[in-house]
Amino acid sequence: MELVIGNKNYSSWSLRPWLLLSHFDIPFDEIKVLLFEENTHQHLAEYSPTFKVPVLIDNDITVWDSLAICEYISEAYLKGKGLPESQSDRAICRSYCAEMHSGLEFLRTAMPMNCRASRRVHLDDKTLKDIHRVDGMWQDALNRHDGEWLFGEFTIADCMFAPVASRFATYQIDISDTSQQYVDRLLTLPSMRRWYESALKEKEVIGEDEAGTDID
Ligand SMILES: N[C@@H](CCC(=O)N[C@@H](CS)C(=O)NCC(=O)O)C(=O)O
Repeated sequence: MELVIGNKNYSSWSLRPWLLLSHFDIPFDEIKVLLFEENTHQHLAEYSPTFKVPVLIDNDITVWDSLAICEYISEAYLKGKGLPESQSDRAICRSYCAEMHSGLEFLRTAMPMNCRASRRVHLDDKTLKDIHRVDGMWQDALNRHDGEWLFGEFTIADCMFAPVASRFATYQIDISDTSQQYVDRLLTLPSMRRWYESALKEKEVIGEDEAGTDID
């Protein structure tokens, strides 16, 4: 099985399925396509019907789009354990994933994932509203479940929000203690540490994703 991803420093969508596969020790080969280079489109055309990453190639099955890939991995390799056991939790977990996937655009735009950076960005009202929303969602899920993760056990929802945890660390965002502890847990996961180790070795700079000013 091959997972095609972008630059680890920047590609938040790539991190999501990569984390699910890595956390559950599912064997896969990683193919990295550097984004925003002269030949990126040409390289992506070899793998991706959308010319975007991530893409999962499992023999004759090609799955694209981070959330669809996570759902496929859960079904094909985890006997459904990528989602919570109870039907009601599964429904809410899917809502969390979908909201992350299609919403929170002000947060995503103002605070691009940038693993190597330590920055301050201007947070306008809309971005603050998104931050507040995420903090509230996290507190709500964490308070409702025993265990370390949003829905108790580690699920696709934790993968979907991992890049937000990374952004909150990069831009030093103030959140509740409960959410901050969750961020710390996510970022110190062995698989997240491995992602960061590789991200920090990358030298490429994508100007579009370099937001804010450095914190000394
Ligand atoms: N909705 C897609 C978004 C994928 C996406 O935008 N990927 C970016 C990198 S993080 C990409 O491939 N950009 C390359 C390009 O647009 O040329 C998903 O969830 O996978």
